[in-house]
Amino acid sequence: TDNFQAPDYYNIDELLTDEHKIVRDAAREWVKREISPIIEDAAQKAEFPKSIISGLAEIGAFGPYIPEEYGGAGLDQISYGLIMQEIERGDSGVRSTASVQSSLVMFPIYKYGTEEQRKKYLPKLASGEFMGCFGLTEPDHGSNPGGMTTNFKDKGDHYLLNGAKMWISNAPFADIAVVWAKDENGRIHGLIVERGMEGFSTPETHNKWSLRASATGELIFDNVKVPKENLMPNKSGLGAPLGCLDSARYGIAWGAIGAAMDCYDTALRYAKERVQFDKPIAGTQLQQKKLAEMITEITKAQLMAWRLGVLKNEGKATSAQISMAKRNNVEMAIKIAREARQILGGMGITGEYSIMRHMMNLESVITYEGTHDIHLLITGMDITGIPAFQ
Ligand code: TGC
Ligand code: FAD
Repeated sequence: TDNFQAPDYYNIDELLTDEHKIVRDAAREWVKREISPIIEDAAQKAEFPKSIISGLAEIGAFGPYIPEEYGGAGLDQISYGLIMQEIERGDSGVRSTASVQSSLVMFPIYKYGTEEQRKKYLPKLASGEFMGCFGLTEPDHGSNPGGMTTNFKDKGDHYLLNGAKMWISNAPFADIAVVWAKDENGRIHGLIVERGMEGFSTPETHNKWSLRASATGELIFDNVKVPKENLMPNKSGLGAPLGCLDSARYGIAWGAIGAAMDCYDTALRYAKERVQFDKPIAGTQLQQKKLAEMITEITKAQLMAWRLGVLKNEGKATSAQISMAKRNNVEMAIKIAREARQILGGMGITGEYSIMRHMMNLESVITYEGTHDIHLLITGMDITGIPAFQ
């Protein structure tokens, strides 16, 4: 991946501002320098490479669109997307860490938190001094988070939190967790739970074949006393966590393009060099069909992400539009990864190339932040007006 060139078949660069390009190129250089050389080893060992945290902060990956007064990078939504694209070119698990920190931890604190909470947490999250995680999914409530059973009771001077969350990115090392739980009336609220609070533990989930360079775990709350000032007061109900998901899903729509670009770029170069039957396999119609379809799909995904970014900058992107882009672009990437793997033949299954790692990672990406099916049902509901979830 050293000579990586980003495919830009439709001159999409012309749609970007100088700032977008500067931000993207800085992220790209950092990924080449700091992620590509170490990521295969981290994934093989199933370890999150903590040494990259300060670099992620430096390229603006923690809170790209959070205002600078709170430590964020103060960038627009397209810059945010481009940063996610470049990071995911390196690895979806690293992008996960950035997505969670930015859109699922900093975003709710910024949007739903008090001024004290913003000042206390956001600058440290932006610099990577604090790492955060987001607890919505439960063992019995994945696609249907509204059914959650994690709950808290008002005990006068504090809340008492009980329950469990599952599949939580960053949980094993997070300093704080944004946790969604029901009050005594069954209304969902967001609470900031800090590591070290008695009764709070974060066991790691092992044996994943996907997102191996990202740490995943549970959040267990056994009579955890949460100070009242840790409740985020400015929004409640399921729409509060779903609002965070809108922002993360948007970033994933861009991120998946990065993974696809890396697979395409690797496969194209391999196909031009690999000779069988006395000619490069790139000169065969079957492999050209694969490669031509890949660049077509990447180009469509780029245009979709860019347009969605413009809408998001204008505050006009709907949740359903975001679902469509997340679903389309992740499926596009996973299909490209599978095809690219075949172009490399046996070499495609080794860690010498990034493709199989991307392919396995994307199995998580197509499941988390709303499964492929759920996003289709969101589109279905949007166009018909009839929810088909139940
Ligand atoms: P429904 O009745 O449709 O909605 C409940 C309330 O929420 C509002 N709402 C939204 N608000 C903001 N943004 C959105 N995207 C919203 N979608 C809905 C809605 O207006 C309503 O508000 P109100 O005021 O009327 O109460 O809710 P439902 O229970 O029928 O569920 C709808 C459904 C299935 C679409 C939703 O539950 C869903 O999206 N499920 C998928 C769950 C999911 O995505 N989980 C992700 C967990 S986090 C994660 O995976 C992180 S991985 C991170 C990484 O490593 O990168
Ligand atoms: P289920 O909801 O049980 O779904 C199983 C299958 O049934 C899926 O194919 C689904 O599409 C289908 N299905 C469900 N409902 C319907 C329906 N109504 N109609 C038709 N089909 C349906 N969550 C967090 O809160 N925070 C995190 O940081 C986080 N990180 C994650 C990291 C990883 C690596 C993974 C794998 C998951 C992570 N998740 C996280 C959880 C993720 O969001 C859930 O896995 C996802 O929402 C799906 O829930 P589930 O796994 O319980 O599957």
